[in-house]
Amino acid sequence: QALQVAVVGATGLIGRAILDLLAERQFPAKRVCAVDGTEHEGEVVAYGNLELDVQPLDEVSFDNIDLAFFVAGSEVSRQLAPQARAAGATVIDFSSAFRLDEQVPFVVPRINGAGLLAQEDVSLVSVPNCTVTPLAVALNALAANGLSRVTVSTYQSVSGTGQEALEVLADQTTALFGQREVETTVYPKRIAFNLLPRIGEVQGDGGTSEEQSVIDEVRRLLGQPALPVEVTCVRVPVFFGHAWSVNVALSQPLEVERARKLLAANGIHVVDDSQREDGYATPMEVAGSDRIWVSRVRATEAGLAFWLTADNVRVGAALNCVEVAEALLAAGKLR
Ligand code: 11C
Repeated sequence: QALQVAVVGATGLIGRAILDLLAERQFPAKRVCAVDGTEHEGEVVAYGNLELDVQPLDEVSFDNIDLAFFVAGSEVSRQLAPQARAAGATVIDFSSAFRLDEQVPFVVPRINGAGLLAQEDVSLVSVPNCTVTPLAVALNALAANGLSRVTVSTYQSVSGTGQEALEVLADQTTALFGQREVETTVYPKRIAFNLLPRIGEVQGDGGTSEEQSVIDEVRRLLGQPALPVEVTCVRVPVFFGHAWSVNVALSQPLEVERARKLLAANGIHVVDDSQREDGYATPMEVAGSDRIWVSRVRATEAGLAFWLTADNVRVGAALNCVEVAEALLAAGKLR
């Protein structure tokens, strides 16, 4: 089955990573259509050895598209995903538009892929925020021991904001070394050699939209709507790779060695050698890798603490989108 595929938001970091993964994993596409806003007209994006011309959003027709990845933000998804779906495309949406819509499957194949395939209508599938997917995979690995509370601090790289934030971090860093004046754009304060403890919009309770997204999406993915989840999200001056410091309270005790085995059995790469000074994983090493990495697993009074890191663009976002498509394809569910 050779499919016609569209990537909406193709010039962004996640769009480009989806195109890379489709080519690397030889997804059976007979045509791939790169779509983005009119401001990207005239640009090209790589798809394997090919260069694709970017087609403007306002001219795109989904009539011949079998599968559309939406990675252009929630506004574009709200506007165009229903149109794509009505035209017969299966939509995989990486935006906040449908993540809390109970009518729309919300999927990380490694956690609830079987549930997706049991659904009748899979024409629109929503996938989590990149701050959620690796965290939820790790929590799910431990869930049989009864998660009763999750407390997390995140260390989120600037690629989570997008291409322009990569440039801001690079420019500010070189300006500081060159003793030039530092411009603060994209973020309200300097990100180079700094930490910004607010990601997203602040809400009524003082938490941010990013923190709420972690709470809501972890609960939905794990099927624990009342799970206490406490989160502080922090932007750090790292280009690629998010990290999480995670504390879980468990209702049944779990030995550290057994926890490491459960994490590894769920596809997580455990690098945890306390005898070595460098026996842990860092964002720098996991950038470009398609795995989730865990280190520093240790027992606490209530359960376990561990360090988690993953490439936010690939594992956190693009790979999950492509794995949903592969699961639908393998089950004969792509229309
Ligand atoms: C970040 N996780 O690192 C965010 C970006 O709702 O998908 C993704 C926001 C989202 O800034």
